[in-house]
Amino acid sequence: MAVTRGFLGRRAADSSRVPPGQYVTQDFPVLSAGPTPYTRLDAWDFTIRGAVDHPVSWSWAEFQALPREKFTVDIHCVTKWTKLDMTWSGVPLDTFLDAAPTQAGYAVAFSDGGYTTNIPLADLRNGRAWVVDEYDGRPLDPEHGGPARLLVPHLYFWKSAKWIRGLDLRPTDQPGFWEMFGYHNYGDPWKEQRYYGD
Ligand SMILES: Nc1nc2c(c(=O)[nH]1)N[C@H]1C(S)=C(S)[C@@H](COP(=O)(O)O)O[C@H]1N2
Ligand SMILES: [Mo]
Repeated sequence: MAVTRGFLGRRAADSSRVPPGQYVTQDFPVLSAGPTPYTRLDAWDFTIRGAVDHPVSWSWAEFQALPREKFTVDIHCVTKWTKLDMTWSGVPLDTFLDAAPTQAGYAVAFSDGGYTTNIPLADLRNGRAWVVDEYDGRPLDPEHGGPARLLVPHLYFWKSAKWIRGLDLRPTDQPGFWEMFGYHNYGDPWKEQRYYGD
């Protein structure tokens, strides 16, 4: 059964949508470096801090009230799976960043549980990144980062921090969790930037 699904997935895939070295899967694997944290929604907020005049925070209720987008994208994981046409709902990062003027060029996303990942601020702007709380029409599973995760589909999936709580803006780049352990600093799947030195 798994073989059949994999075969159909590969056959059905438009190869121009599959970056080098990747295979298409129908599954949605769970990849976490530690246990799944469970944060109560009344204790949750999303904060932009660091190189800003004043930190800005949104409670869960305030986050829910923001204008949102439903969108469908392909996701590429550095462990070589690609999953096509994944439908999410969330708030574009532009909405948060517009409320936190900065001269900084870099962000470190931080999460409940201590995970971090670094991303140039430009990659979080212009409708290319979101804080999502729904996948496939349902609230995001805790294992997949619920209540809310970052989603940056144009970079390898480790940049899409699960259980996100905010962004630390910085004038200089600083590696996050996997970047310190040898993953590529930027992670463009189309350039196969998997590991340090790629
Ligand atoms: N907070 C947190 N975010 C994380 C991770 C993690 O361990 N902790 N793993 C990353 C990695 S390596 C990948 S491939 C994806 C996996 O997301 P998934 O479990 O929903 O497939 O989440 C990324 N975001
Ligand atoms: Mo990963």
